[in-house]
Amino acid sequence: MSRLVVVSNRVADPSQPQSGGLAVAVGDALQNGNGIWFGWNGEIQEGAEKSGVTLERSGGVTLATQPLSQREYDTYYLGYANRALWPVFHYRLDLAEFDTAALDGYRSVNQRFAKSIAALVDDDDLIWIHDYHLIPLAAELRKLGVENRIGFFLHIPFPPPEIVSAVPDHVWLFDTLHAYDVVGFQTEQDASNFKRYVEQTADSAGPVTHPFRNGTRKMTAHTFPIGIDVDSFVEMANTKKASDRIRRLTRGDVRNHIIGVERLDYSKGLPDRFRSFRRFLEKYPDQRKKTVLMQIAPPTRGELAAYAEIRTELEQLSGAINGAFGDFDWTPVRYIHRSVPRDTLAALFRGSKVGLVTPLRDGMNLVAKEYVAAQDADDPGVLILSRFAGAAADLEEALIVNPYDADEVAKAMHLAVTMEADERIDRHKRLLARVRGRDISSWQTAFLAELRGDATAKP
Ligand code: GDG
Repeated sequence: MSRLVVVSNRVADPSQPQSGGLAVAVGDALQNGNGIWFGWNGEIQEGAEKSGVTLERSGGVTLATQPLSQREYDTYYLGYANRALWPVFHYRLDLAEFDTAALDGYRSVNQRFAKSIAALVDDDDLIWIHDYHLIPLAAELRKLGVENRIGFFLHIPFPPPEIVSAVPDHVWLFDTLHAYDVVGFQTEQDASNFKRYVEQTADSAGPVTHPFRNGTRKMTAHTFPIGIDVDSFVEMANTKKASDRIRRLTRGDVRNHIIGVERLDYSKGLPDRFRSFRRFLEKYPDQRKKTVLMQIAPPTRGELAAYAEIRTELEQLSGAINGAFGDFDWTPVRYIHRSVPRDTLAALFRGSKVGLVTPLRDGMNLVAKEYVAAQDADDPGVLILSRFAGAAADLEEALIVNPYDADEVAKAMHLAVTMEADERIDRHKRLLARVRGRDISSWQTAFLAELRGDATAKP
């Protein structure tokens, strides 16, 4: 029987809570199959370049992992994936750093992973590779003679060609995508940016047609908007433990709990969000003592300067807001720079009148969907969503905002905390139908159907 071999930079233990979108989504997707999940085990070891693959079973999945050496971590992971590709793909050329040693490290880790995977797969296995760390992996596998069907899913945005072409060696990098059978994007905008990139860089004189052809190979590019495991979130938000937590959260004079949850990443727009909240407190003084913004922002990629800077900026902003507006019985911003358990998140979402999801750029954004799933349908909260999140293409009944515009976001916060129950219920009902309509299993089913070449199952 053919197996599913999922490959991502980092393999996460599916039995443990995760705070990254990919880990959450892939962990959920692998639960119902005889799958293998290959990738880095999160450890840095001397001599890792020569290490073998460790296999272990966890939560119904076989984990196949390898460590990275310090040099690989510095070049492949920090240097190329996160100092060059992540900022560029999030439209932040100002933060991108390019360095040929980093690119060399990126290539060599992809080559090493390819050798390990080639030794692991059977002929009829489907291989599904995830995200920007591993773009050239299929090309390396093909060089080793692997002829399996191989798919790639990009979890982050694909920006317009004018931006991605700032990456040195971009032609090499994106040419390697032609080694895949299927390339998946989160939104139509991403897929169309990619098609435009292919057209602009093609050396053929005639028009570029889809499926894309490269020699004898054929590659299709489609959108597969990612979703969540809705029922498990609904369940987590409805336990007795969740109700107790909500009761503790909502006792006292504060009526309007606004919640934000994301890894502390500059793409998530946290400083702009804090400034918008400050604007809200300035413009609507009657809401002051009734409202609290709780921001949960677990640390991520702390070794990179851009991440250390944003941490300092947020600490200053939250301190300044609390200093200027707070009182002995009211702290306007509760900022938690730690990861919290997933079931606590579900309870906090349910207990909060407003879900504030205002990234400056985001592939999809699962938090927006989790917030909707966690609500009480009879008395739901309101989702405020950035128009620059992939999720905004679908979640039309949210209050869609421009996260750079503090006045607009402040106004949306006011509208959200004063919205009548009928309107909240109506918006939530439609949003929940959308979140259910594109959940984790339809994402996985649609992608794998396309990868198998079963043409009937596009979403
Ligand atoms: C990438 C793309 C795309 C967050 N803090 C905690 C915690 N989380 C969980 C959330 C959610 C996940 O992590 C974050 O997912 P997002 O989608 O919001 O964002 P990224 O991590 O940037 O994910 C993104 C995604 O991949 C999937 O394709 O949507 O656009 O950037 O599930 O709830 N979980 C726990 N504690 C925390 O403190 N337990």
